[in-house]
Amino acid sequence: MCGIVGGVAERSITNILIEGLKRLEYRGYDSAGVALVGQGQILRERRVGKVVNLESAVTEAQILGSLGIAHTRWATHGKPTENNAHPHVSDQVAVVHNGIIENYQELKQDLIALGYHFSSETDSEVVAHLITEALKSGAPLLQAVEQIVPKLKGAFALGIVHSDYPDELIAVREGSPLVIGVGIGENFISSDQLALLPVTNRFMYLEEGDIALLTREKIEVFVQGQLVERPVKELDATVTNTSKGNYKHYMLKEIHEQPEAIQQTLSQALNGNALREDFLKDAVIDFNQIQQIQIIACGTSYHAGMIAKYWFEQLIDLPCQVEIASEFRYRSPVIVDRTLYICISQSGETADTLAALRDTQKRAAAKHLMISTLTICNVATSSMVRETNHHLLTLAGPEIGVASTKAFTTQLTALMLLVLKIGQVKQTLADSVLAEIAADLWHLPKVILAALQKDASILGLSELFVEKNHCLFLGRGTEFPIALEGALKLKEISYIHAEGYAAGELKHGPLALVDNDMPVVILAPKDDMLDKLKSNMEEVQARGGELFVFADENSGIQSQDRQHVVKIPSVSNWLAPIVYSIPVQLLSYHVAVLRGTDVDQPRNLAKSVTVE
Ligand code: HGA
Repeated sequence: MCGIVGGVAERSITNILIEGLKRLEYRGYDSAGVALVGQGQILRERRVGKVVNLESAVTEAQILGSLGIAHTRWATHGKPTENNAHPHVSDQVAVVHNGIIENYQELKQDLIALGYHFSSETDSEVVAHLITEALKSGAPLLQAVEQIVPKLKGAFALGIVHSDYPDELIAVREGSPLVIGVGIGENFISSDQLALLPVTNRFMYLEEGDIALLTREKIEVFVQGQLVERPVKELDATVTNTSKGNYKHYMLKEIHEQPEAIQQTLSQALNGNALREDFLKDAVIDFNQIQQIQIIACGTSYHAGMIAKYWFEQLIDLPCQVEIASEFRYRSPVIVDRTLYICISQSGETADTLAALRDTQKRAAAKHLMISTLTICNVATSSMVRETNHHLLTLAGPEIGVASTKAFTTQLTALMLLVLKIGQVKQTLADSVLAEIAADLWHLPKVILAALQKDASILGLSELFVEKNHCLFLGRGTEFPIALEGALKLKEISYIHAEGYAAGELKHGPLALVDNDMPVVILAPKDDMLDKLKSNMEEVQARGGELFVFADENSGIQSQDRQHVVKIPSVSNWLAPIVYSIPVQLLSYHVAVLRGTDVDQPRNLAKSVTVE
């Protein structure tokens, strides 16, 4: 989604802003722009397409300045054109915006009536004109911003500069992420701390409703005009490693990082085959009280939640519902007393999940209901971590590829650890079962390494997909969400239309699609459902479908005409979905590479979905 970078310094920050935008590229965008304050005026360049286009334009125009804002735009209102690219300028004011101003039409009409001319189709441009209008009363810049912010409805993060204020950068956070990078004699803003790592590792996390004034020497944060304190946190090296190493794509690097990422996630919770005493210690009272689980998530995280539902219900007898956040937040679901609400999100900033969480908390408080909230997420400093009662981190390290891989498998690992913890607290899980699953979890990185070694065979299969237009993924039980996840991965990065189905649903509709040209991917661990799954495979073959089977090495399923089998190392039933994620990730990756798509930044998609 849109990325903001800004800074105020003594040196020229042009290169810092451009480098910051490059580091935000992974989030997905369609155009980019920069505005610097220099020689008493706003110097602006904007370009459609990649940041390198903007970089060339900036180099050619030789624009330099020690105060400025920059932006990568992922269009929500108005096409990806140069005129719609940010920053938007009104007289001496320049603004970058992440989010949506929902009441922009009304505001625009009022501004047009006052004589303002609009040069873009965006919702964002109203902000620049509103500030110009507010300044007419003689108010200083900060006060003008404070006056106009209450007029804006929706979610937004803003970076604002004015050519008469060469040492002031203003930042506003209301529903979209924004952090301050604290330097020495210079300060910065960004929608993602990763953008600022070349200049600082000290960050101040703004909260909703904060308006910050940054100069070279100081940072002041205000809430409704009152000065407030926001602590400065230092990031450690594990959070700041964002290099691609020797890998061709971030996605491939992240696929191969899974054994280590899972090991890290386990280490915070397990001591030998027992749970560590300090693991989620503060949550014990809440866990004792809860009678059901409600998981809220989007996309891949939603699939992780779907798998956890099987685990919560079958392993520890705890009812569990899972829902897509964009539906949950708008359908006024009944908030049930003694429920643990679990938000799953790689970034911890996913707009729909965050909004669903906030709405749930508000409605529970209004009815005096006893609920508890917990985030499973990969970013310790995220909004969701700050706003839930408890959190469980996936220690996967930064995930840059838009298609989630290591974040997904560490989410599953974290969810299983949570199941064990709640089962232990509520005494619904036998110690022996806990110890057995803990042992299997420790063994998991090795099994994943073995699954990764199937890469060459999977590459061979992927060559058969290159010309295909459609694909089905089938699985049963906890492999059903992996079928959904496999289809999602293939769609996201190879642009092949794919659908995931519970194999039992085949004859209720999708079987009609099966013909000679339809590849069907089957996920076949050796579990109680294997025989039923084999029948589903027969049904596909009888209609001429071509099978691509990821099967347990002891499943007895062999390659034959129009049936290609890759043997997957045996794993305990509970953990099979984590291991079967690997072949579907590799398959999508190789198909995408062969089709020549932009694997790490697929078209139209964004990494951290911070607008709804
Ligand atoms: N609504 C603005 C900004 C979009 C955005 O934040 N995307 O992530 C626009 O369309 O320009």
